[in-house]
Amino acid sequence: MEGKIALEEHFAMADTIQDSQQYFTADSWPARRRLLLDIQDRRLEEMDRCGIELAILSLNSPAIQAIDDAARAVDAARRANDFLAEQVARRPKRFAAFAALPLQDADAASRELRRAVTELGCVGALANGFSQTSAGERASYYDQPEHRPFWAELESLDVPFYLHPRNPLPSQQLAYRDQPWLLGPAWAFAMETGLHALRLMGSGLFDRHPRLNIILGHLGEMLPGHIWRSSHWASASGRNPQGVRAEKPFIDYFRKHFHVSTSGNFHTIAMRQAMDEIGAERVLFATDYPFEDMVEACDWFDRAEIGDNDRERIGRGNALRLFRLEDR
Ligand code: GRE
Ligand code: ZN
Repeated sequence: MEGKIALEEHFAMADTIQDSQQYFTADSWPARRRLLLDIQDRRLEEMDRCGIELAILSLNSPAIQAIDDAARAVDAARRANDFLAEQVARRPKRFAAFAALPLQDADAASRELRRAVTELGCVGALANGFSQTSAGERASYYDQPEHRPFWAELESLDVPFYLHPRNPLPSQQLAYRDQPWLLGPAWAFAMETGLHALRLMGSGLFDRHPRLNIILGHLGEMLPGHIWRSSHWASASGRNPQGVRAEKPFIDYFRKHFHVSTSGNFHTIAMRQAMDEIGAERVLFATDYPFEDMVEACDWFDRAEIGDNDRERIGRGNALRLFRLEDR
């Protein structure tokens, strides 16, 4: 399919590149490193080859979210967003940007979001899971009260928020310790990010802000297969002995406030499940390049057994609408 729009497409800067090395063997790292640092050369050639017209770029993970000093996080996010805006300006028809946000400091994150959207032209924001604070000891999840002003700002700017994975803190990795391959994309990313999404639902966030749009990658971080059960046990039905601070069944929030992308999950059964659960108009194409191979992602998507009408929506139309790209 020509004219695809891809929305989980990563790059790194000199001060964030090290975060990604742990996911690759010593042999394969130098090549991935080059791909992460490149925007205008090899990446664009591959996009041409694969029929990707526009890539919405975002920083690698965890990057800003792992900086435990708020002032440094604010400065690093600002530099990343300025850099990205320059890169997009060189080829505005081929690239767009998700803002990185220093959510260690909710007020600073709100200000940076506004600057990134209104002055730099970012089409949304992407955070790599919780933000670390107080020398890395504390994970600040975005359902927590300090983030309320941030969500109000996001809603008023009317741009989507991409909740991207990161690993749990070392203090939470006990169950992974003797089999560390479970960390990262093999399991922990989805567990951590699915948990964070459920935290947002359970906090009443979507009752307070009925116009928020959240995007999850990897075909929904396992939630399409689990949302019924979470909804069954945790919705505000009085069934859960711990109580839930949300007015509606979680499945309603999932269908109204979430979109999912195909990043790094090139499995047609999982895509169809997401389409069935939240609707084809809420599924969006993404590759997860350069953690994944762009050609593999596109070969799979272009041939996946879905109707061509759905392919057109998932590959392009839904993103045009969600990000209002035609006004750009
Ligand atoms: C990602 O950010 O999407 C990612 C990593 C590391 C490994 C795989 C992956 O950061 O998809
Ligand atoms: Zn990713």
